Amino acid sequence: MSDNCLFCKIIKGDIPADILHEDDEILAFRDIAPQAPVHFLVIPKKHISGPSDVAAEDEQLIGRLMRVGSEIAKKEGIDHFRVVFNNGEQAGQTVFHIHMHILGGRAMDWPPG
Ligand code: DGP
Repeated sequence: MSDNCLFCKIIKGDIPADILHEDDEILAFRDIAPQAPVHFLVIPKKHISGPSDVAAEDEQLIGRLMRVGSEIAKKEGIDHFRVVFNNGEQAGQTVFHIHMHILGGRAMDWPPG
């Protein structure tokens, strides 16, 4: 846990969120500023700042994000969805606790902006 991290505060329950899934390792909740009809974030409870900071010991955990996120997407009724990890400010990362965006429920353009 990191004291100044917004998502660590959500994990601790200090900041409310619309939680879709919680287990020992992972939390998923709806994005506060949805960019699609379905837009949620899947995060590890372990504080990892971003994709560049994933260590070898985290490989299984990061793989689980994908499995859990896909299961939630199915429950949310989206079988076509986009998965996004932003890494660094210029890539659009604003919260420095690694998070997987899952967006769906509308057609997506490519390339992304
Ligand atoms: P990124 O730009 O990739 O770092 O995405 C951060 C996302 O986090 C952004 O889509 C908005 C979302 N977000 C920021 N603050 C909060 C919050 O307090 N609650 C929730 N649920 N989402 C938040």
